[in-house]
Amino acid sequence: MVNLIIDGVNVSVDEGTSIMDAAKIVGINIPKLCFLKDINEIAACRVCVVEVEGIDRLVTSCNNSVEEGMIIHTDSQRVRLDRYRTVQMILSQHDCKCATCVRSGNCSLQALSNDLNIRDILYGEVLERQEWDRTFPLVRNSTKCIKCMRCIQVCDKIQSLNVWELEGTGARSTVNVSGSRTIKEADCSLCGQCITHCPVGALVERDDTERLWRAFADPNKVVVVQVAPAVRTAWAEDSNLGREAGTVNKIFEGLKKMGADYVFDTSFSADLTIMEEAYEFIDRFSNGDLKERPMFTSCCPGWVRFIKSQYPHLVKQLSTAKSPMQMFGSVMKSYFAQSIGKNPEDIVSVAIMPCLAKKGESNMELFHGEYAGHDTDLVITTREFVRMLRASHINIENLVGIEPDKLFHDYSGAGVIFGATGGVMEAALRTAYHAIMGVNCPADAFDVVRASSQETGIVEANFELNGTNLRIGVANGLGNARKLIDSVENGEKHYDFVEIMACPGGCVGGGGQPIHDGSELAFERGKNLYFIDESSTIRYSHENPDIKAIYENYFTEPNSHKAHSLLHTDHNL
Ligand code: HC0
Ligand code: SF4
Repeated sequence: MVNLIIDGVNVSVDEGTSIMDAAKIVGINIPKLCFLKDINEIAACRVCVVEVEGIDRLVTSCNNSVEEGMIIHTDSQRVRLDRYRTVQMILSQHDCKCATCVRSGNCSLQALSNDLNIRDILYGEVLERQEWDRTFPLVRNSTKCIKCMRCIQVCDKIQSLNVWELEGTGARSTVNVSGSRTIKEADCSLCGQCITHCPVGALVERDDTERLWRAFADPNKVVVVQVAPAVRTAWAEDSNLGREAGTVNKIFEGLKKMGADYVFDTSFSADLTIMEEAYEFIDRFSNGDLKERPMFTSCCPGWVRFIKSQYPHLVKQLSTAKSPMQMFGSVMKSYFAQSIGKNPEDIVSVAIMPCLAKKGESNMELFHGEYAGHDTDLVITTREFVRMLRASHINIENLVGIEPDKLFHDYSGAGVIFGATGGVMEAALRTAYHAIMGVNCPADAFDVVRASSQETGIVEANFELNGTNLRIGVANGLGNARKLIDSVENGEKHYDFVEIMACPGGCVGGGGQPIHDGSELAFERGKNLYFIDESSTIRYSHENPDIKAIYENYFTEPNSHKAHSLLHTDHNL
């Protein structure tokens, strides 16, 4: 143990503890801007300085360890003045138009500047303007970048993609897309983790809310909105409702108040994906060439972008099933349009998603057959949805919740857990078991594929199914995906079926979810989805009455010709 004194308080901590962590133990929160535990501990911002008796210069507390006998002051006049000037300097290089910034009220720089009572900026404003293609789903506002390096580190250490780098030196140093590429040329997976880890408004999603307002206002359009599983776990986090009272039914009600004609739950089409994917897997597993294993899930577009750029030779091993979002769009413009007597062109298919990559996925021309266009016309992130609610002055505390519309009303707990890492695998195994054994497994028979914390990046399991050993792999976060694939490529590991979600924790930790600087909420949100599953009366995708009906009335059976033309895709397109 190391003994020291912080602001007059004696404290004993383990050797190697940072000064910042030691201060936290005695209830002192040293201010910081760039720090991210285990990811960015480089003291780029110098806001976390403290005074250590006997040392002339101020010491950054995030990356310096305690030493025996240290006497530390975290709030001396010298420290306060230094921090004050540092933040003023940062502000002079930051576009401080807070009134028009999406991070206003949720910006660490704004909060810090207020806490330090900074009333003016003594240094002349120097803003760095970089060109950016604003049609891309990820938008970088260079004039707001404070060069904290978090985006660089998250992309590098967690997602293993190195999209960002620091260019230039000294005062001229700035963050930009690495290798002098444009963002379109970079191998960006669009996971959006750089956005959720940005302390300010330098990285944001492309705002598509105006397009949705226009669709709502157009009397000639039928606006059909689906809501992804993970959105319900987070949309109300910043309100008085909180996570538990913020049900999906209240989201439906809010959408109808804003102008949606029909509202549905993506969990329905997650059930549809399971039907197609589980049967495809059984087919590949029983007939497939061993070299073609594992089969990979394909519902996460961040992961699909990743495999296409990093491991193109493995693209053929992706399931051909479209993602639930795209399947829903597809049935909205075919079966649903027919049933309400409309042409597919009259339908605007909208998805509320926790995800940025879904904006990219919706742009893809994947629609087959007689119904031209995109499966999904418009993707709105959870954050954009919350902004729309605020713009429409809906008091969400008055919402009571409404049911989704008929035809695709029902969904199973298996569909809901898609939003958490391991959920797609667990749902698929429940249905594959039934298809092979003719009876249901206990609903929680495959719960070992769930990850309980950030530390669980890869889960492996073996199951005996009808005398055959089934080898399963599940990874969340693209760095973990890379590790898993490399272990398969070098012959260390063998799997039959692998689920990969690009974001840590799965979609609950998606790049379009509300931002809480410094806290990782994905696994808390995931628990919420498992709770909904446990409380559901239907827990198997194949038991969803509306799924049974759509096969009876339209697709006949999983992987039928019609199902193939509407619900599957060619990832090489
Ligand atoms: Fe997901 Fe999905 S689970 S990718 O994270 O499969 O975004 O929530 O909507 O499509 O269902 C996101 C979440 C979805 C899809 C579903 C899958
Ligand atoms: Fe999007 Fe979910 Fe994939 Fe993240 S894990 S990129 S939120 S689909």
